[in-house]
Amino acid sequence: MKIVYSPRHRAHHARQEINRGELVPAHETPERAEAILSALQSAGVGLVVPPEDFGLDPILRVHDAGYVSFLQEAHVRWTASGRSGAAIPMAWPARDMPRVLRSTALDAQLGHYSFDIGTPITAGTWDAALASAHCALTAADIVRSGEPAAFALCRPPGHHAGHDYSGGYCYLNNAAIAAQHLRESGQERVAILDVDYHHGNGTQALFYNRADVFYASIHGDPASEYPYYLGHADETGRDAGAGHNLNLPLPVGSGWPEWSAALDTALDTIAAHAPQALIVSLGVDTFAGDPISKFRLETAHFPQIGQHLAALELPTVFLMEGGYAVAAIGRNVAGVLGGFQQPDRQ
Ligand code: SP5
Ligand code: ZN
Repeated sequence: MKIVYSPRHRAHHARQEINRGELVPAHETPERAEAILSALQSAGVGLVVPPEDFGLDPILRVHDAGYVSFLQEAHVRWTASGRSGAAIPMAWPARDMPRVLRSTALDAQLGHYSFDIGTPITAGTWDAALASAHCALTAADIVRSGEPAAFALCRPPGHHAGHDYSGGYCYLNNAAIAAQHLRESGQERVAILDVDYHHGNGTQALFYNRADVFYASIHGDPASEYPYYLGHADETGRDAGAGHNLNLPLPVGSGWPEWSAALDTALDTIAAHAPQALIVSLGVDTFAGDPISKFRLETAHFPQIGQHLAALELPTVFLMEGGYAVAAIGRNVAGVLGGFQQPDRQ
């Protein structure tokens, strides 16, 4: 399958993030994408192609225009106010404060347009995030044109980003942008399966009241795991979207038996919704060696994920989300895509 990749991801490079109250080396690094690219090329997964330029229109079908403008300007404003390094928020409105943005102060806007402290905006964040979304759109078009599957090597990732907020290393929601693009180019029903360790709160929120995009996610139980505030099993959709959201939270420490049982449940439910296309939010932070996650999948399990997905026999757009064990990330992603392409030979 084709691999859509842009070197523009490298422009987004935060050196540090705040985690557990300390400034630590960032987990979401350019090396992640380079490791994936080189593993996919070594494994002969397919041709590497650049993204097409879709401009801003398909992004503004998902994200708030004020948020998009803010992302474009935030780091310039940060630097212009005499600050160094990456722009990081430090204040957010509490429940009894208005959520309407009334301040033009940079720190007010940084809090308004984010939900965590761990998603720094650097000089190149906007360029990289836009290229990442264009990779997703290009992969969607490749599949729409008749190829059975494509892989968008998105970086930065997207599934935590909502209509008007960043978070969880995510700025633009690549999976949602691709899903909306498929909807507007004639696919009546689209399913998104999110296999990243973390719940894709942004993707869920964007489609929560819609019946045309089904969202299913297998993830660490938000009772103890990031993003904490969304991803519980009783969130099943609202209004027209009732019954069109499936959360399968699993306890910390879950391994292949529990995880693959949840995958079968997700795939059965997706099949019952009879979508015309599948988008896979592919995080490999389910790996036992992941530094920030707590599932126990081994490298040998990733081809089996690909095999299970292939059994759906749907046009499939794979998009990269998380995965922070850089030494293993390439072989784990190559495993999923290889298993999908050669389901009987793995
Ligand atoms: C796309 C994606 O995978 N985003 C994940 C964002 C997670 N950010 C917060 C992680 C908090 C983890 N704390 C455990 C640290 C162990 N050293
Ligand atoms: Zn993740």
